[in-house]
Amino acid sequence: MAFNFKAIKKIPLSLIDVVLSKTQRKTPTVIRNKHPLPKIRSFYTRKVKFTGAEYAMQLETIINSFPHVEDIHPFYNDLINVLYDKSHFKMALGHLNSTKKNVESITNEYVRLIKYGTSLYGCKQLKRAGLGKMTSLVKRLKPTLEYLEEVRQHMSRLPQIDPECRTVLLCGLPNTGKSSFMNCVSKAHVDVQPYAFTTRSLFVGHFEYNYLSWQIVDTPGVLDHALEEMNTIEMQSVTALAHLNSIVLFFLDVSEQCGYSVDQQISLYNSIAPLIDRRMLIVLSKCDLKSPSTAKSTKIEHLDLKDEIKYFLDGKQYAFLSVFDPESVEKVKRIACDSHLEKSLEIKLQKNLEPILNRINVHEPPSHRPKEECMLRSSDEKIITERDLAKDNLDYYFDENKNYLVNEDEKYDVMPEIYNGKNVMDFVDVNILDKVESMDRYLPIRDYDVFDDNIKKEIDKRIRVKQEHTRNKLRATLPERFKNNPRKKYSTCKEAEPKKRGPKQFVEKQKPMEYDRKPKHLYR
Ligand SMILES: Nc1nc2c(ncn2[C@@H]2O[C@H](COP(=O)(O)OP(=O)(O)OP(=O)(O)O)[C@@H](O)[C@H]2O)c(=O)[nH]1
Ligand SMILES: [Mg+2]
Repeated sequence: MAFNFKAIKKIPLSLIDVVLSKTQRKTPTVIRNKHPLPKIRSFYTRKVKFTGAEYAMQLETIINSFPHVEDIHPFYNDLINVLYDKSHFKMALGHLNSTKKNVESITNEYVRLIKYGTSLYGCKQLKRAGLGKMTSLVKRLKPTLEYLEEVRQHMSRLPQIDPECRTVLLCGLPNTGKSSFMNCVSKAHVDVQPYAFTTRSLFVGHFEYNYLSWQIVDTPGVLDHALEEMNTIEMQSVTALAHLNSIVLFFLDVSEQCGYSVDQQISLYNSIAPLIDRRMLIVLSKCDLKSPSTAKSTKIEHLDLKDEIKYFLDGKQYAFLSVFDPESVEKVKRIACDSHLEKSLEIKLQKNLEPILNRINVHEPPSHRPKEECMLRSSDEKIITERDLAKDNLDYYFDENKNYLVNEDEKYDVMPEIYNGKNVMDFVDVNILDKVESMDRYLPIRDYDVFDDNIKKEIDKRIRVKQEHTRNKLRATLPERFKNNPRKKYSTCKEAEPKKRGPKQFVEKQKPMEYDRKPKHLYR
């Protein structure tokens, strides 16, 4: 939905009076010389802080109430640019923002200074200086605030055009009967006068067709000249033409009563039509004036048109109109709305199909494989492989490497025999374990033990004695206190007996010694 321009709050032009009187009302007013210094300081600090915060809040409210030009619909963005000059508008808001920041920094600075105030007089002077600085900054905002207030008032009168709604847009040279048609079709009441540029801004009206709500936008007349030469009034029409998703009704006054010849009107059409990528309907207006007799008989379709108009209309969508003939008004409305609905349906279908078509992928079998091969074979049909061919025919060379599932350049690499100290073939042969087992069966059982058990025991005993001897030698080098602390002899120590677990014996805990907790000075 479009930005609600009517909701912008009124700008307080007497901002200084508002803030200073509020400070007076909302902060304490009495302080005496006899009061302690911290109290005096906090009294003035509070005043400075309050004023600064109030100025900042007021400025922030004004800034936020206006639309962010970059965030709103491009139609309103351009309209603001045409009507109020976007850069000027942005600069005004920027001025408010910079003043707000300056006010905040002044507040901080003077709050810091008041902390070091040595007397009531000193603190008061600091407060006066702080408030004075802030106020003179805000005083400089007066022209900016006045400009913004003007903009606000103008914005609140802007028509509530919804850029997303179904729209019928009227355009053409001035005085061609646009506003008259709009008054007939909708409930809007736009000024109609027999002179050019009666309509000076955009107007919007609403009507219902085919159980749908439509908006109709009347634009000021446009003259056929370069874009740079167009004034603000004409530029509004151009903005609407550029951004509103609508069916465009180009009004061509066939009676030439508007003050412009048919040639001039055709020339205007030719200059704007290439810029508009939407459907256009040419409305041949004021047909009753061209041939009054036909208007009464409601057969304005049989109007005799000039050859140049006939040539111009060739291949284009057009309709006849006389505001005094309700049938022709209804017909123009019907053709315009139907055409717009048709166009939007086309776009919708395109939009809906595009994301789906992107995802659909029709897969075809690779072309190098003949189709017959892909078909199912009967079970008894034997497949002759390359290996079979090699078996039968000794001249046939069966290249196994070509079927390896490795990179193309690695297929013919020579395989190493030993890798990481292991025979690669040990890992290649699947039945290697079975083969090893079958070998073991035929090998004689080899025993490498040459000593019998008695000799082995004797050797173990001697080793243990030698170890004990070495340990004792080492112990002799230790300091005296470690010598009496004999280590457990692992070889000779008894096996640790498992702890006997009986019922737990109740051991009375000794009470901690009570001592006097009184502080020592009480004894003095
Ligand atoms: N006879 C006749 N007069 C018409 C018709 N349509 C509009 N007029 C007259 O043409 C004059 C201009 O009409 P407007 O509707 O103000 O034309 P406009 O295009 O809105 O003009 P601008 O707002 O100046 O751009 C008025 O005097 C209307 O009465 C029509 O169909 N027949
Ligand atoms: Mg008008």
